[in-house]
Amino acid sequence: MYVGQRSKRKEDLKFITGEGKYVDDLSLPGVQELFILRSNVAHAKLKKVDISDALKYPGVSVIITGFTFKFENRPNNFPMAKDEILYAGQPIAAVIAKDRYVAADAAELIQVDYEELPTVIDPEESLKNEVKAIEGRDNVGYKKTYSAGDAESGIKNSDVIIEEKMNISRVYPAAMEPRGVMSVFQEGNLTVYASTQSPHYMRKFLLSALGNKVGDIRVIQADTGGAFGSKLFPYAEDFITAYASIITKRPVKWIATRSEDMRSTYHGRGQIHHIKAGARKDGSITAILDDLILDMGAASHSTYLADIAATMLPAAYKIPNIKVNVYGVYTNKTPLDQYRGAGRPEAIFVIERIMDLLADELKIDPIEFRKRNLVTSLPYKNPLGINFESGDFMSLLQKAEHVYREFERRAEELRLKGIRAGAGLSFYVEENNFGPWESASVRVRGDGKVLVVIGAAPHGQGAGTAIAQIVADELGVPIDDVDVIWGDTAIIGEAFGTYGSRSLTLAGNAALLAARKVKERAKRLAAQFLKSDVQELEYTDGRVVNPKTGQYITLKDISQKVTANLGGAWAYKEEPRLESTAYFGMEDLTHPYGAHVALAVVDESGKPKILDYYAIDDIGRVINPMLAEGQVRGGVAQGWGESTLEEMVYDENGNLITGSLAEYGMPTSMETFNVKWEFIEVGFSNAPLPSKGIGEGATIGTPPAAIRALEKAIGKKITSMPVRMEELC
Ligand code: MCN
Repeated sequence: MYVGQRSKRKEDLKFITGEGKYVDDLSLPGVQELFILRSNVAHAKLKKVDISDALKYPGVSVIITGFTFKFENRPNNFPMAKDEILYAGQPIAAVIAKDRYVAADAAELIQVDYEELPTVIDPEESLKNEVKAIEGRDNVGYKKTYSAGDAESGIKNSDVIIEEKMNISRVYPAAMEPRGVMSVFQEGNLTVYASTQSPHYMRKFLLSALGNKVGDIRVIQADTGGAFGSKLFPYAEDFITAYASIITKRPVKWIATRSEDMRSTYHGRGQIHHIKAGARKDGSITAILDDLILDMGAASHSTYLADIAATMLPAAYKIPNIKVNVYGVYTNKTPLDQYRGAGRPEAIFVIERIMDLLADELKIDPIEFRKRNLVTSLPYKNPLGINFESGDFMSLLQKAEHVYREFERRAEELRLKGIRAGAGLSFYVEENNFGPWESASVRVRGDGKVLVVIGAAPHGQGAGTAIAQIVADELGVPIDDVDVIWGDTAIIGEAFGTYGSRSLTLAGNAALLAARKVKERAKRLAAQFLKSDVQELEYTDGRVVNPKTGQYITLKDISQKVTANLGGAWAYKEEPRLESTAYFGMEDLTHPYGAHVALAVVDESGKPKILDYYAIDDIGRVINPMLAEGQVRGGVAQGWGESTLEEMVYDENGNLITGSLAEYGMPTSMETFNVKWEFIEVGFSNAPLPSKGIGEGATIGTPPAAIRALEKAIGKKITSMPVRMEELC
């Protein structure tokens, strides 16, 4: 059995030997490069873009502006400035030239005539609607209330009430590889090589904008150096590059520089929660009231993040009365969208802060307080309609509690020595396997080797290895004989991609079902070759056996018989097909859960450090504990970054102050730490292989545990993240 084993990643050899091929490694004869001229002001009336001098610059072939190329990359998005500039960094013109340096030089000759308008940067200012982020529009682009019970009277009937503003800063989804794309127009068709999480989704969007200009569009995912949610939806540059290739009939490439990526890749998080929460003396929560302000930036496609945050806010606890008022506001900033966790880290940060602060208020131990309010019987529908299908929250919390008590004891010892130390625990419920479905094909080739094509588009997670484990087990073949490939709209019909911690469960189960169909095909073919009745045959350990006669034929032999004898006739009454495709979707999303425990210290300068860290998860069946653990380790590093370092800061005019990695703090190996990870397998999904996702869990569990540990270390309440060093002094 491979499932459950720590199989080494099949993907790694090419990367560790420098053989990976990212978009910028790809080239074709005649390729031209594209430079985007971006706005340096955050809000302005755009009067004229004069490209005449730039066009004369030697080596320039074409210049595209918002006046000449109109498209909608997302509903209500504003991809290229036309009449109004909405944020610093918004594309104004695209120069296509023989290389990126010539294009950049020529762009300097473009004359942009604009009249500056007042900006609104702070989302709370935006809510007042005094300065408009977009002329003629209400700043509140989205408004919704989620409610169950009667939160107002619940608060009134509380013995203790806390009232806090919790700010979750905007962050930059810092993939190692900035975004990039190369489009090739040939014989009426377009091939797009992209750094993306979903080639199929990109094809769909590009076709809707450019379908009348091309025969077909094929999207190929180049090796993608991380994405963290930010490369799921197509961007203005993808459309512009594709269009540039069509009109010049030549390959065109665009690669973002790091600082360009930081200004133009959708930012993540950006939520403010004004909460009121109450509890009774006996430690039962009475109500939560939350005004959630989503800082949408200059587009409104991020509203679903507030919906997720609102509906997941009750998390693992029985909250009888809850009301969340959501306000999605426009600001003159880079548009917001998903970043690893997408709405759930925000919800869990807020609820777990509420749990700790209410416990403090009541002078009850925080774990005891959690236990008194924990959902203890699953399945359970939360008050806002989310169905938690399976699991045992209490026993996982108890396991984490043992570690917490130990960390607390160590923190106490350190405090006695005068060191500022603290321990923190968070309990989280996650929502993943966002659908609707995923596809996979399993093909047995003439040499008995198995090729699996999945619709998911992994880019660092290692799903190719885990899915090879699943198929190898199902077909009873060695894992080395199974290759998993993905990332090309021409090699698999319809698909979605990798996001929402779904690839293992949805694509993995699709591959499992396809492999089962292949076993049926193998039996039907074996019946012909063994001259048996198909009902008599069994598929076991990579061969088809007739238990009555003891006769058998291996999968490899079947594949060879199917493909041999060039020129001969096919003398059998069975289609010679040893491949199948399956699609798999589930009725509902899945809800794994876990707990994180941190032991932290803070020195006199305010520098925080984690001394010990523990995480435990229940994600149903764990396919490859090493891969899952890798996801947890990476997620913890990102969660720690978000808790203590990462913050996209704008000045009041809308200039991004943290616009390069010199200013934007990211955890390096100096700030990260070891993580002990465990799992239990209790809460299964109802998929044939009953897994749930782990790709985002740790970004959700980490911040509240880390922040609590720091709060205990400094003895001062912390309600926002990142917590800056000056606050920790
Ligand atoms: N796994 C497992 N058993 C399970 C579930 C998962 O062994 N029950 C393993 C899988 O085999 C896979 C990994 O854990 O290798 C994650 O699987 P899954 O939870 O299905 O998540 P996805 O593969 O769909 O990954 C998406 C998720 C998301 S949404 C973001 S954002 C994210 C993340 O993964 N971005 C990443 N992890 C990332 N890791 C890297 N290196 N780079 C990114 O951009």
